[in-house]
Amino acid sequence: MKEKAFIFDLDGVIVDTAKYHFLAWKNLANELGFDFTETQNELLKGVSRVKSLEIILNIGGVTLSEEKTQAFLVKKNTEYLAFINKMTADEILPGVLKVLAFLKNNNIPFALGSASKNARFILEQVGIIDLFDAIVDGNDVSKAKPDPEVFLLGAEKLNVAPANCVVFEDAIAGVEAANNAGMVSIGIGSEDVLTEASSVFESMDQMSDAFLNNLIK
Ligand code: B16
Ligand code: MG
Repeated sequence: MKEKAFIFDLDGVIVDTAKYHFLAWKNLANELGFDFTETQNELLKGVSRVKSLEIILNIGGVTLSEEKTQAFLVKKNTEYLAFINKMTADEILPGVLKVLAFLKNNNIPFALGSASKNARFILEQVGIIDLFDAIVDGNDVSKAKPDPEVFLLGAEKLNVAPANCVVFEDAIAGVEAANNAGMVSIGIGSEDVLTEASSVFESMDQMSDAFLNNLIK
């Protein structure tokens, strides 16, 4: 077993795709006759596509047949992918490339641990897919965060013990998943929201070199 490994969530940590999810879900809600706000969009962070639609239908008090549900899921994803198609490296969040370079320089392996089924495509679009030693996404897991499956699979792929893994997460369920996996959880976002994380930073560029050096010790 190697010494340490890092696992990154995608949406909200590496890129801000939440804004594109929001636009696509809002259009869908409007089509169904109700509104969907940015505050409500917070409920969808780290949540799977199917579960997200359930939450939205619940907000609107709408019930759909299984056939219509499937059609709306396809429609939402088609619209979302149109946004992803236009993504470039400029959309990588501040501090991410610096942290990835730090890990490479120190020979620390790292993986992606995301609920998104579009994760590989997004990493390709922003040009960093080849940097990752392993990728675990929504196509690889059957249990959603806060279940630790996504992160445990990441640790397994990297051949590092869960206790030696550090996870970066922006969602409450994601922090819980990391904690449930017995990993160190670093929250990216608000301290008031990510109360269960070992440490919280507003953004990846707020982490000092001293903090990073300490994490890999
Ligand atoms: P997709 P993460 C999650 O990504 C998003 O936070 C969440 O809002 C989205 O519903 C989920 O991916 C599924 O995405 O529709 O692309 O499969 O934060 O786990 O990287
Ligand atoms: Mg996220």
